[in-house]
Amino acid sequence: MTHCILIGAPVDEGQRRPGCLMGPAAYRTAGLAQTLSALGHGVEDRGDVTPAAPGDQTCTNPAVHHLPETIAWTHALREATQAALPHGMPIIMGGDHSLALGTVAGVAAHAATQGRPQFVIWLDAHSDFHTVDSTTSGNLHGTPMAYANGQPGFDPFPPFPAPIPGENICMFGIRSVDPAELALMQPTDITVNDMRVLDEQGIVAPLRAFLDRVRAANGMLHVSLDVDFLDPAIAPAVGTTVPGGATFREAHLVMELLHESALVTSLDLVELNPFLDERGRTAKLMVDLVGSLMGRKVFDRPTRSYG
Ligand code: NNH
Ligand code: MN
Ligand code: MN
Ligand code: MN
Repeated sequence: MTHCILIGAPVDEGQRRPGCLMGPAAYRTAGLAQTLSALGHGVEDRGDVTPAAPGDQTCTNPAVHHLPETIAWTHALREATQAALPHGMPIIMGGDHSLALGTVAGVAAHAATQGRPQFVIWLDAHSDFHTVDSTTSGNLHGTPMAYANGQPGFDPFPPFPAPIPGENICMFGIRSVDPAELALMQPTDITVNDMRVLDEQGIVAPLRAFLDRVRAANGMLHVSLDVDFLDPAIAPAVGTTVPGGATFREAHLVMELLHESALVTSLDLVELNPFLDERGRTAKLMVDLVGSLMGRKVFDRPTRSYG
């Protein structure tokens, strides 16, 4: 059984639709802790992280907003995530996706102390591969993957502790990439399983292929789940809906396969905006997906043996 460490990250500054700051409260209300306990896991809720007062950092891109606030969150969440890892599995309850600037830095720093490679699975409609320089929306929730990959263009931020090579990054559900992100991402070794790949091959084969690589490398595996990975018809509570997302069963299947792999060491739940929800259905779906990731199943069946 796993010791789950819940960390609230009420980050709202990485985009422009107020409401993600209510995310941690919505996950608690939807019974995340109870769901985990019922599956036999230990649960510790460390409450919500409070960032230090923002500094006076600036950048040359006039579109960017809330830069000092985001840098303050990055420091605080890197610290909270890294501090949790020796004790269990951090589950970060967001908050918009800019929180991953900090959480992925925290997991990468921890993995480096263990001498183990860090891997990331990015479940999202978007690639979030802008830099502070390249973003045209100025919304820093569109940048964490480029930061984690060690791309230049993050001067005002602390240097990323142990940049994650592209071959250790795998994205699923992608269906909205800005031209500047595409140009930055194209030369990398990142595996981009866009919706076209999922339509043609299904989610099982590409996911298993990546998980086999994580296992072979004795890697640590961070999963970052953006609500907009899901189709808006089943998950309306997000500011940036994109049609054509993962279905209910595709999403659960990803989680079930991740559970079966026993490789996941940390998890972000991001972009839930409870102000846009319909009677809590998106919050409840996200909690149910965590349930599948942590072992809920209808039948016990022999798990597929890996290598
Ligand atoms: N690429 C767009 C931008 O940078 C959208 C990013 N929005 C997200 N990312 N929700 O997951 O503004
Ligand atoms: Mn503000
Ligand atoms: Mn995202
Ligand atoms: Mn997204």
